[in-house]
Amino acid sequence: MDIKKGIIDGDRIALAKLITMAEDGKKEAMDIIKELYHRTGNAYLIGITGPPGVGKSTLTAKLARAYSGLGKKIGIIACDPTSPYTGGAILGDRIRMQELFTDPNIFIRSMGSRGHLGGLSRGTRVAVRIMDIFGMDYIFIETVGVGQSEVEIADTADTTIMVLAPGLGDDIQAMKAGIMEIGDIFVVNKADREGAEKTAREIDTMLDFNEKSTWRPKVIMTVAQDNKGINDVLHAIEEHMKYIKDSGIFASKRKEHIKEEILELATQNIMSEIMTGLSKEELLGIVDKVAKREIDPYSASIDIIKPIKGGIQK
Ligand SMILES: Nc1nc2c(ncn2[C@@H]2O[C@H](COP(=O)(O)OP(=O)(O)OP(=O)(O)O)[C@@H](O)[C@H]2O)c(=O)[nH]1
Ligand SMILES: [Mg+2]
Repeated sequence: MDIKKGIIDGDRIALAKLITMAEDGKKEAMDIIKELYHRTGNAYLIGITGPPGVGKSTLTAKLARAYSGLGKKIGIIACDPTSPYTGGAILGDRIRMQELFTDPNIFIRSMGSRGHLGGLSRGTRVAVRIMDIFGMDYIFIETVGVGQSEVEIADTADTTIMVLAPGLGDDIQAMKAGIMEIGDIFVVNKADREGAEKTAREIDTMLDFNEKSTWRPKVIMTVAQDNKGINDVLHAIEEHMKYIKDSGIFASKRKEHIKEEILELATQNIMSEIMTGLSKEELLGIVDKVAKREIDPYSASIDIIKPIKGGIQK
């Protein structure tokens, strides 16, 4: 199968294959991404985060359907091993997600958190890029907000939606400092339950104290499972997109990411150059010398990069 042609032609099987190949670090996948890199930059990234079980997947599903109804192409990346997309959840959830699998505008990918503690895996980033190449208008990234992942999602996404539910009062207090910085939009889902308005008010009050940005996050109540409030969230996304684009934040953030990526890749290249120019025995020899205090680690580190100092050939 010609994967590159498949991607250009909009073949979803090619899309799935390329993501898998890239996740496995296949050179062929990287070559295709390089060749098609010029097609990236159009997808808008929406991070969906929040505590376990608040309805992130349900909300994502409804938002995706709403955008699909507008003729948009949607990618969903669930960085969540127990996600209903993967069948990890109870049967009812799986049935509920079925409508997504049959929608030709929506493509879903579940990522395990393979070898990655919190945060976004490398696989997630590459999946975003490939979906962007494929021509997705919006890419949703769902992560369970525990610790580092929500910070990373906020850094990666263009718009971050923090989903909460009533009855999390104490949690909200505890997370306060952290979450208030993270959400561009706050959703209080499960508004069919008691206490939703109180939760929404509490969040709203907290937001009054955050004067760091000229963007005042919206607080929206939804009943995702009944499709209630979904359009309000969609409008808030569009409004935030307009805000970051008009203010120049969008462009500068994208450039910052490019800079970080180049430096990260350069670091990887240097490391792999060092490791190819250095046998295991040589490295162990240097380690021994340092262990015996014959040389210091600072000098040793200079010694091992000497062979590549003349420049990396690539
Ligand atoms: N009462 C009520 N239940 C809801 C609502 N939205 C989702 N749920 C239910 O809440 C449960 C969790 O929903 P998910 O969408 O899987 O929540 P999640 O935040 O993605 O969960 P994790 O990914 O496991 O953290 C499911 O049983 C949903 O049916 C809602 O608006 N009201
Ligand atoms: Mg989920």
